[in-house]
Amino acid sequence: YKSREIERRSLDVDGLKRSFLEWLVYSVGKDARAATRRDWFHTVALAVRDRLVDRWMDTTRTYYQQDAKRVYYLSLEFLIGRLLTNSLANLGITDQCRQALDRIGLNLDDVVEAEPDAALGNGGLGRLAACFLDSMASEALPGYGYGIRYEFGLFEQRFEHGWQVEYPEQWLQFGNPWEFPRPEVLYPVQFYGRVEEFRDSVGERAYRWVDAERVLAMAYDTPVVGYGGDTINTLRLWSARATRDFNFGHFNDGAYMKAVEQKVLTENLSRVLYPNDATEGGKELRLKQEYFFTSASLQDILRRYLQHHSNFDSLPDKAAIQLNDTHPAIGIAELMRLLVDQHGVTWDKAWDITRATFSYTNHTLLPEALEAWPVRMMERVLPRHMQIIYEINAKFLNRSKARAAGDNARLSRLSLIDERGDRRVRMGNLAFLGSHKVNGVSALHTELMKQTVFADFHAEFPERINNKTNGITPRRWLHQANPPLAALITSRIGNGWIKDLSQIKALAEKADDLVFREEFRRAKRKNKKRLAAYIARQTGVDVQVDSLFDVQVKRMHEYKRQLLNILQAIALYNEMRDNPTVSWVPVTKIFAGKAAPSYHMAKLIIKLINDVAKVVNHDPSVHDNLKIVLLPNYNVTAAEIIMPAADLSEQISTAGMEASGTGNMKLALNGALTIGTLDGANVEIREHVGEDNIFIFGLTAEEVNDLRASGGFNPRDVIASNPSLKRALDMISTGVFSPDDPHRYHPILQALTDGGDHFLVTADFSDYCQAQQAAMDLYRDQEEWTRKAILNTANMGWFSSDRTIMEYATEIWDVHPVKPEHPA
Ligand code: 26M
Repeated sequence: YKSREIERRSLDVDGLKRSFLEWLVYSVGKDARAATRRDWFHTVALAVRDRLVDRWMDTTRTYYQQDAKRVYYLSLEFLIGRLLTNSLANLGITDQCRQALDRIGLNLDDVVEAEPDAALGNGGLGRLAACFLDSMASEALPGYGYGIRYEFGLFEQRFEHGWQVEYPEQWLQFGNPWEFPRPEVLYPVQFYGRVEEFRDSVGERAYRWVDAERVLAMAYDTPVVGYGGDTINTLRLWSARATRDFNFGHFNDGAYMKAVEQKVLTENLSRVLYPNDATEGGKELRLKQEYFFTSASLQDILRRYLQHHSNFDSLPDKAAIQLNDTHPAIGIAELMRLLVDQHGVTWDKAWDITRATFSYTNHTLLPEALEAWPVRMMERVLPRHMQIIYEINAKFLNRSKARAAGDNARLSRLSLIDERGDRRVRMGNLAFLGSHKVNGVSALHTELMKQTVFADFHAEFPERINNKTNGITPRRWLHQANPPLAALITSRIGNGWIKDLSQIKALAEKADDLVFREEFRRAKRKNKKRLAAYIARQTGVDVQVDSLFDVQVKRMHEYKRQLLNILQAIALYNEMRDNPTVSWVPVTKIFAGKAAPSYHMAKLIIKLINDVAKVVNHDPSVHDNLKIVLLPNYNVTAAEIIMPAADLSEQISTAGMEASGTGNMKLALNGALTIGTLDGANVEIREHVGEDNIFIFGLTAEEVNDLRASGGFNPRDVIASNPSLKRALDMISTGVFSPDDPHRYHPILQALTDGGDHFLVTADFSDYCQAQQAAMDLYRDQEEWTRKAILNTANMGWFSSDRTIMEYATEIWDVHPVKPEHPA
């Protein structure tokens, strides 16, 4: 027994090896000869998990004993990816684990490949939440993530005849070794029913929610290992369970099958992640998901608080709740309900507590993405919350009326209810009103928030809006994803950068060092070879490792303008064919990204890229100087291969539309040069890397705004005056890329012409092509290109999510690092 205990903690090679063999036999239940790669993954993960548990409990106990102020990050999405490499690296036992596996005749890299990619998110918003978890743990902040344990993550994308087809993503199929089910941590969550008014003990009007349906939320905990392994925080994800009493009623009626059916329906609540990125669906199940996880999280937060306190006065001193977009914004009404209805706090006091506890991050200005739930639906699903929202609104509008002085248009814009058409609850307005701080995710985005969606609220509460420019974790996005470059950096400046990315600045002086440049190029080339092999495996296309790797990886969306990129590719293809004797810079255009299943235009753009790729890649007249690939099923694991291998980073959204971007940061940190518009965090990337080391083109956000306002833009004129654009569009419209269906791309051509080209693809085309030409010209001078690439890496330190999270901690949450205490 004693030796078993030591075995579960040992961090040396022998101890790890013994642990692996023991886990394989006694927990996975396999013989070493019969074990599959997946068995070994589970074995290693379980043995590594053992090494977390003591420190995890130490961390949790220390927070409890010190009654530390905690921050709760409520997010409908956590795009985590794989955890094995991450856990090993943060624990600092990667080498020991590799050697232990060597001795069993196994390769760590193969074992790592058997882990499914946890894709509990759509894109930027979900990945940001995952980077924040890593940073909170690494900065020793008492931070908890709360979300949903979806049984199916974001769909798996395949291409069939060039079209996107979606398949269910079954990440839990073979079990999840990282999670700890907590069947005893169970909270009831209610839906439907009605509200009854009654008189409380002192004769005041009070309300209770009755005849509601009940669902249980069951917790699953995943440890979040900080860098160095000292702090281990918790990600708590909720899973829906049917209540038992509910089923027994039916059982006694003999309606057994009905009861089981009901149970399945109830548990559908946490079945699947909605695959929308920036379009509001208005679906009832989505609203129920939002309330389900928010209510369970708040009940859990209050339970924890009440372990040390007997009233709610100091809740804001002990808990900060961050709303990741408006998805958990119903939490404002829910906390009011819990305080007023369940705990007898007066309305005004409850409101002060609520506002002091919540803060809200906005991630998009796109009007179609701003959540607005139909009042009729909200009244049915959450009747008491609807009342509370009306009450909050009435009190607020009453107060504002005095200042609005008869400006009814202004009052109706401030209202929590959109009264135009079917009445809707504006979740952004609720989140703003119920929070003490509201932040944007880049400097430009935050300014635009003040000028557009929240202009009226900003006038009313000028101190509330603040900026927190996004960041990325250097652990996953440089240390783990890019071993050759990480090793090179460490060889010159030590490994302090992993924990404090600002130290990477010291590389800047190496940009003029010929030997360092040579080594930097060698690291990049290694990564490009790895990506080339991945491309060949995934698509069958062979690409030249020494070509310019031009990368656009992100969700497929018209505002992100993959269309602009593919049009430039067609123009380049034409130039190459027209001038076969010119010595062209070989270019490989790499795309990856998923389209929302119902977003037809985005899916058509995917088909276009695949169609163009097929023609270009098989045309001998371009002599392999241009290859185009669209990699299927972009996810965190694919990103870890792609980011380190890029030469050029495409960040070409219509200015004013990309809130921040975070792929832009991953690529620049890994030594790619950016070609981009002055949008989102690109503006700040330019400030940090220097304008000589980035290719900026296109209209600014202000120019876009003016152009749209004046209505003075005719895409047909622009097309007519640009022969290479006209030719590219003509090729698409005459079926050069779709001989089987020449009219296939009519909707795209329509949008670019009669449709008014809302995303200004034609308007920016010529400037974009010039910037592309500048990039290709520079790439001929490998020394100069490498110098700029090094300066990008060296100047990206500020974009660490550690910096971002410490700004949240000090300026919004008022939470402080707490060092875990380890008992002797
Ligand atoms: C809405 C309705 C139904 C289902 C899903 C949604 C939905 C899901 C995700 C709506 C929006 C979603 O995310 C928006 C988002 O990802 N925004 C991105 O946030 C990043 C992190 O701040 C920024 O870097 C990106 O610029 C921004 O687009």
